[in-house]
Amino acid sequence: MSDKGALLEKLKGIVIDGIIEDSEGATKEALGQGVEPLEIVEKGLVPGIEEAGARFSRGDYFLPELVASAEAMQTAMAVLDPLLRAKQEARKTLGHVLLGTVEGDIHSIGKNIVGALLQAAGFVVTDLGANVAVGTFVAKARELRPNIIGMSALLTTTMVKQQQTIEALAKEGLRSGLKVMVGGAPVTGDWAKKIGADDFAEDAVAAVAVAKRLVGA
Ligand code: B1M
Repeated sequence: MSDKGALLEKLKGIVIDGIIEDSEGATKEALGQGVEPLEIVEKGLVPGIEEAGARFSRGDYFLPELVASAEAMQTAMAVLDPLLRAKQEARKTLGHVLLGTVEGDIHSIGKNIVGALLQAAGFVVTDLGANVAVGTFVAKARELRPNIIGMSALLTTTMVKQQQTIEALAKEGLRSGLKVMVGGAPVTGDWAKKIGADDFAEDAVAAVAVAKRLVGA
């Protein structure tokens, strides 16, 4: 295996095993060896957290182990996030995205990656965080008048909050001229269509392409 491959495998293992104390050092080591930040995310950290999730589904991992894996991933992301954001591709602002994970859902890792890449692509991103109430999305949409609202949902039980937010935006007369993009592991194109979202993206790279299309950039 190449040095790069070995470093990515090491990072994957650190996330799977939840070795929080090794995560920052291994991430910096990979960067020092010239591995691109997005490659570290996509080929090291994401496969690691997906394997931890699969073990959790099978009952091989309990919640504390999943939490340790998530923390190892977040420790690495704290190093990578500014680098992902710093890669400004566009000189002028492409638009304003209001982003958040829906109510009842505390998953934030994927949403944060989406936000970082949108910012790098030239969008101004207001990140409302996780567990964002329907009313908060609506109030912030009224206050900030973004071009796009982006909602992430990782739980099958919280996907419905995307629908409720879209309905609430329409009820408050805020839907016209505002694009809605949805995403998160259980979210599909069919779901997006069903709830009246303008589009959906499968991953963070696709989210940038979708957001650009939505604002006609
Ligand atoms: Co949770 N969790 N979790 N979890 N967790 C899942 C989602 C689960 C599938 C695990 C499993 O059972 N295999 C399962 C959901 C099952 C279901 O709904 N059917 C689950 C569960 C059950 C739970 C709890 C209920 C566990 C419990 O308490 N018993 C609990 C929920 C608490 C709550 O939210 N109320 C819980 C808690 C946690 C942790 C806190 C331990 C941690 C989250 C830490 C954090 O985010 N701050 C966690 C994690 C890490 C996961 C898994 C393992 C990984 C999620 C992740 O970060 N993936 C996950 C299993 C899995 O997905 N394989 C799981 C990496 C990330 C880069 O990918 O988030 O998919 P993802 O984002 C991608 C795309 O989806 C897309 O782009 C991103 C980047 O490419 N995308 C968008 C995301 N948002 C987008 C928005 C867009 C466009 C694209 O436009 C706006």
